[in-house]
Parts: sequence; C-alpha cells; structure tokens
Amino acid sequence: MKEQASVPLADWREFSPLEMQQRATEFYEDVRRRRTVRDFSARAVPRELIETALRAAGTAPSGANLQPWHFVAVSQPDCKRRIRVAAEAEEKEFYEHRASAEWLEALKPLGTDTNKPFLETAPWLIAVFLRKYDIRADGSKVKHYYPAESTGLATGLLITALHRAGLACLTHTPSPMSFLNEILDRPKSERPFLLLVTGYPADDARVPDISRKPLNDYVSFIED
Ligand code: IYR
Repeated sequence: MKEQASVPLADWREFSPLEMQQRATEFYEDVRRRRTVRDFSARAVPRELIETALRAAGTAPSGANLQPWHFVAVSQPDCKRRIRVAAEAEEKEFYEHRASAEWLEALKPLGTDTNKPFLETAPWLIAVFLRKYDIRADGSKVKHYYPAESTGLATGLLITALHRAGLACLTHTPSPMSFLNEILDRPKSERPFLLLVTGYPADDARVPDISRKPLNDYVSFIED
C-alpha cells in the first residue's frame, strides 16, 4: 500500500463499560426529546451559537473527505421574506396540483399546508446545499463521491447540535427548491438539499401526536 501522511489518533478517549452505557443512555434520553417544530418564536439567537453548530456539522464523514456541502445561514429579514414568498409559491403548486392523493394522505397527521410563516418568524434559516462537484482553477470538474449521503450525515449532525444547544428546528423541503440558488446566489454545481428552520419554539407551540417505531420494528441483530 502507498505510504500516506498520518498522525496519531490523539483525541481518542476510552471510557469504562459503565460510563459507555451511561453516555449512550444520556445521549438517547436527550435526542429522544427532539421534536420537529413548526411554530417558532421571533426571539433572537446569536450567530455564534449557529456557527458552533455548523462547526459540528462540518466534522461529518464524507466521500473521499471532499466535504461536499455548503450552508447558508440567513437572519436578514428581507432575505427570509423572499425565501418565504418563493417557498409558498412552490407549496401552493404542490398542495393544489403536484402532490398525489396518497402523498397528501400521508401528510395529514402533520397538519401541514401552503402557509409557511415560520420562514419569516424564525430567527435563522439554514439552507443546506449539496455540492455535486467542484471546479478547479483551469475550469475542469472535481467529482464528488456520495454527496447525498455525506450532506445527509452533516445535516444530521447539525440537527443534533442545534437540539443539544437548546434550539428547535424544522427540516423543510419545498420542492423544487432551485429558487434557493437564485436568492442565495449559489452556483449551479450546488443542489439545494434542505432548508433548516431554527430558533426557539413559540410559547404555545404544538406538535403532531405521532410516535416513533420501537427498536424491534427497525433493527435486526445477527449474533451467535
Ligand atoms: N413540502 C411540503 C410538504 C411536506 C412533505 C413532506 I415528505 C413532509 O414530511 C412534510 C411536508 C410542506 O412543507 O408543507
């Protein structure tokens, strides 16, 4: 095998088996409280908190370590308004024409509709872009590997980091989302992946009465 530059695994920490189980349980107890929120408060959230969560997102593993993502964090009211107007236009098409009866039926428990006030109320919108390829100085393309998986992993870390910081969020996917390239001035090599709405929940926020599958419904073990 070719020699590659490497460094010792210096930051690794080992825990006792008891601590490991405690840490796993604590983490689970914390993330199981996370709920997708659609009613946001206008209460401000400092940029630094968003930045720290984005640093966590940037630690995600990625195909060939090419880190094929870009995040645009928007707090500017005028920009949020333009995003809301464009998203609601797409949603109107979706709910009135594009969505199949089966899809609308699946969405019923969530109680969603074309109205997206949270796109203006919430203090931050984080648009996640998947970078399909990079462009070298000579204009040639650098291919990215597993960009959807990589960006999904980074987004999962971001959602978890925001939750741990004490913020609520909504994974929002107006479809199609190409208006985000225009409004946020991103190149065509980037595909909008999703829009993460984040901030504090409104005082009277409510969430759908839905539950998560028990472990046995989504996990199988193969053991001796
Ligand atoms: N984008 C629409 C519809 C929607 C689709 C799915 I899949 C959801 O899990 C939730 C909503 C909307 O935001 O209303």
